[in-house]
Amino acid sequence: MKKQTLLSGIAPSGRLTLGNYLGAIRNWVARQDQYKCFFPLVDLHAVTVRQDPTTFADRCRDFVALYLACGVNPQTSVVFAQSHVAEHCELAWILQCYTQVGELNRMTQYKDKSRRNKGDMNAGLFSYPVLMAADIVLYKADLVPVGEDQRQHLELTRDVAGRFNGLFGDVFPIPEAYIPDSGARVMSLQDPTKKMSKSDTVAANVIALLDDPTDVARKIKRCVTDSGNEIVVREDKPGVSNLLNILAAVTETTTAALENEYVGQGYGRLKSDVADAVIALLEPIQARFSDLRSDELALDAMLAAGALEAGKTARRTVQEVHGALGFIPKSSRVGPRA
Ligand code: AQP
Repeated sequence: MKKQTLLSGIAPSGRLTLGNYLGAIRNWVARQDQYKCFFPLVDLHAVTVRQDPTTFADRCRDFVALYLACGVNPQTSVVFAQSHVAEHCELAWILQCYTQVGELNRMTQYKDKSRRNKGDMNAGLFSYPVLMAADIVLYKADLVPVGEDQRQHLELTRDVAGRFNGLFGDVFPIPEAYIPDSGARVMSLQDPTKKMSKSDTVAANVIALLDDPTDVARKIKRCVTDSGNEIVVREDKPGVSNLLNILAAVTETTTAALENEYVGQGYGRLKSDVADAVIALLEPIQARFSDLRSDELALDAMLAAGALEAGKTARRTVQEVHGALGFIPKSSRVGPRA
């Protein structure tokens, strides 16, 4: 039976965090044998905010090496840079013509980012969800593993794909989001009412996948907890809830089981257990990262092979879309110019 297709990507801005791992990458890896997987590094999304061109390529390679260090297998999954497959932009343009401005105005991430980027309200920030929709439907993805924050963008993708199909026939499958039960929303360590974000410039808010163990232990020890001493997941206890969620996700248990285990214990023990579990998770990833990252030629060659393969699928889809829209088919015969 033909495998279904899975696609998910991360924009190379800031530093990959524990939230990106638990909300996204871990769920890619768990499904890569079951699905035909595409894992683009979505670098075109990253330029919606200013990137330093002298360090951007290095950061992109760091991200790709981390994908692999976390367990993505480039032998079976297609790993590539979005900017190497021009069809992403081509399809994004077409889909923009089937997306309403009002729909984009409702995106909460856009509202949030436009508050944070007052000095640079570029059109890319606004149309970003359409590029994301194009990334997904270009490969006819059936499943998209993402964290909770991307649910709204996935809904928009489904709406736009459904609208296109309604007008032109069943061109795109309607993708499903896969949002994990635990780890879907890892929160900031110093402000647990906000999600942990890879472009957060305050290092104490974030556990980066490449943080060394001493930093991880220190950040968790100093993270914000709540008044009282009960160790439970509750709305009025965002700090403790976040630690329990992290521990549940990292040790693959439930927060209910942890609540039982920690009855009568103090925050100190919880923090030290979370730190130990996160360090144990990150150490092997960091060791693999340093091996993979040291061979830049091999990383670039892998990306080139990925782009070649992704490009074939992407071209086929764009041709199908052109056909559906009634564009002149490009002749394979080149004749004299009239
Ligand atoms: N805190 C989180 N908890 C669980 N999942 C998360 N994801 C992101 N943050 C969390 C998931 O990771 C994938 C990549 O998402 P992203 O590129 O939007 O990452 P980000 O950390 O949210 O990035 P920022 O800080 O908003 O930076 P910019 O704007 O520069 O990219 C997604 O699947 C997401 O759900």
